[in-house]
Amino acid sequence: MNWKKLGLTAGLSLSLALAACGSTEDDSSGDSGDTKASVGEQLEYTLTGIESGAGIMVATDNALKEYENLEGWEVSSSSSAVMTEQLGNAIDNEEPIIVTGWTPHWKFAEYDLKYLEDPKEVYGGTEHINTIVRKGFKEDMPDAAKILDNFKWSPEDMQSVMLELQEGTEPVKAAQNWIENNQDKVDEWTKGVEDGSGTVKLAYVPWQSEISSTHVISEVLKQKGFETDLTQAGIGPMFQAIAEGDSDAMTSAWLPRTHGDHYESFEEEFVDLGANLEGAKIGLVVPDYMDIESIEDLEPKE
Ligand code: PBE
Repeated sequence: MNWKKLGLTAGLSLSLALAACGSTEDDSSGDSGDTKASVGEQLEYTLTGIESGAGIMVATDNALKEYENLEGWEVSSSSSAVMTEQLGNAIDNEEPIIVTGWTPHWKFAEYDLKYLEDPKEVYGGTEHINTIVRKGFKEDMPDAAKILDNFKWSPEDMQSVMLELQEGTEPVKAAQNWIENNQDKVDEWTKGVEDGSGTVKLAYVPWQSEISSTHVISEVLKQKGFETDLTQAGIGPMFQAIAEGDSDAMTSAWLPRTHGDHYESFEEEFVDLGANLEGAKIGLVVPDYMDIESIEDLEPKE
């Protein structure tokens, strides 16, 4: 029941009566203020997710459990590509949308977006992305291991490669372009490394962030005379492939939260070379024009 509307249609006397008993809303909010559907209603209580195996989807399931105000909300699962398409469409129409989002990602270069505050820290804080290798890899291929160990870049670096991928450049070409523009960084990674031989088996999940890092490191290894063999896998199987020695290395362990469960289930069965990127993040992301700041601003489904 909309009391304000009723008040207006029923005439002044009723309005005054309502005002007298304190039921009318303050006039400053304007007429549309309290007739507008809530964000939850407009979104049909649905967060826009990505691939169901992703760490951010696991975190989002936890968020749905931990935030009482998300009672009745769901997360849709599709793919990262569909998520960014829906985000783009919503922004074109200035409509609300809440996506599972992460940094580095080109969407922050393309649109004005913000993370919703996460007072319960379900999505963790700042993350780093680590390089892990199979046991014995350092001994078998010390020079390749040294390059992988030295590999360190910034969120801006990764985002720039991701943006090129999004614009349609092939991964190998995008990696080569980045290397060409950042030869000083690459020289640091390969300093003191003799020209190598042999094949380095790299595993990666086909997320743009991992496509970027894996192709950059692959092209750098190739520049130094190594061959590379790239295999795509889901995040769980990828950890397993390293643990079992089927793959040599991966550059895409988002920690401590996003892939923490996988990391722990195979800990001791791989060698962690440490962070190749600091300042990553995951969370719920909305267009800047949305009038909410925190996950706690969302209302439960009636
Ligand atoms: N991501 C991108 C992945 C890791 C890389 C944040 C979508 C995930 O959630 O598992």
